Amino acid sequence: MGSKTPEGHHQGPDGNSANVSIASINPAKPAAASGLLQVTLEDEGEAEDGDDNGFGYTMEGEVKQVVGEQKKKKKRSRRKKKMSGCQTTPPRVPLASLFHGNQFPIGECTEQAVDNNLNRTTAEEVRYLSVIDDMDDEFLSDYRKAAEVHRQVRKHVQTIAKPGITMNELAEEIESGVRALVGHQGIEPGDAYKAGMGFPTGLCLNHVAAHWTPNAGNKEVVLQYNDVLKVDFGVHVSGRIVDSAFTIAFNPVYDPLLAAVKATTNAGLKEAGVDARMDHLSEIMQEVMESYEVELDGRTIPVKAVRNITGHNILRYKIHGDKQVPFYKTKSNQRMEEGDIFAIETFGTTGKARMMDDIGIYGYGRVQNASTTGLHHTSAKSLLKTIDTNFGSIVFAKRYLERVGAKNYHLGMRSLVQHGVVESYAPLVDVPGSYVAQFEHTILLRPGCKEVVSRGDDY
Ligand SMILES: [Co+2]
Repeated sequence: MGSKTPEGHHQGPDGNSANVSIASINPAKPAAASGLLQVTLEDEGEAEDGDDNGFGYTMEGEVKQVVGEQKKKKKRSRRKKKMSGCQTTPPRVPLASLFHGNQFPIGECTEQAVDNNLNRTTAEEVRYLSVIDDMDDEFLSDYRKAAEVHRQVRKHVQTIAKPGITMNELAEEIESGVRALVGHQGIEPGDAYKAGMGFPTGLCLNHVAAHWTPNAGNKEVVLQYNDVLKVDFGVHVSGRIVDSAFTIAFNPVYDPLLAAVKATTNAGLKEAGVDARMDHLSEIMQEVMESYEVELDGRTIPVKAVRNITGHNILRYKIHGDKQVPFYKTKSNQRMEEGDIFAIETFGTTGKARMMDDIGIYGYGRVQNASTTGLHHTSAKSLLKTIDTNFGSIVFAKRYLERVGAKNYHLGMRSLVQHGVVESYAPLVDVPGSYVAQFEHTILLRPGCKEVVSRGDDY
């Protein structure tokens, strides 16, 4: 799910990149000093090809922290976590029955450079220790479970997303798969809060870049051969949200557009890491994106990087944290830090590259720390209770709200939005006739290791 930059906030009057800037969240500090940290590779290796569960992506192994004492890296025999049973088609077997002892597949891990010649300052040491505390075993197994659910569900979606299927059917397949695999149907009060959809399923066609989902009563939208479809869905387990997206096109004329965006997201993932600077990342990603062109109807069109959507950090139960990862050259003092979780996502377009709000509703999200004292309507108060019980600060679609039994909530919702207690999200679109593609992964900046937790053998 993309983070939209505030209207006109990060752009100069002429949209010149020289005027693009993001306020500092974290002041610059010396390069990571990490005298406390050494790493021991417990196992590493690449998954063999043609494996039975279909996930042949690299799993370079668990990296464990050893505090204080110098240890030598050691390699163990190739080992990967295999499913002990078979997933069905469509996927409906809870992962808890397929992987025992919460041992879910590890994402793509890259060891991060650690400078042992520097000692951490006290503040860094405190931060480092709190990161270790935050990213504990439960955190990792929740994150890896959410990622494995994402991989298994999208693998199925990739086989059924063919011309003729409707957006309602696709959303239904994604959501039924996610709920079955996390083992929470999200109907009983509070069940969706335990695990389920991380945000409304995004199914955006052509010039619609982000934030479109089917709503009850809308007219059916049928997938066509010449469409470019972005599938962006989130899975959360105990508020640990995996945010990952891919693009499907049938007509090969769009191949260079998809290739541009995939390469740009991968460049961002490669450059990401502790102390990586957002301004540097944004410049690199824009350069990769704009090195591609696409030929449509005999016209050669340069691929443009979308200016006003960014990647973002992810907090527990909160899809958009306080950091933005632009992929259009942007001035920023923000940096990535140990313990951060990021959604690295990029959008390439054949259009104007500046997204506008369209009519319609994608979803709603609770605004944290918003005052509720002005709420008088009973309908608004009871709706707010339903939202807090089932979603907390998870962004949800109208369909998810209806699923937990909310009825005639329109007046109540209007009051919540007017009072700033709930934020509503609109579809983001480029100019009609243009085509936008997206790829996205979630990464964990663990001490000593960067884990692209949602990586699969598909993208
Ligand atoms: Co996102």
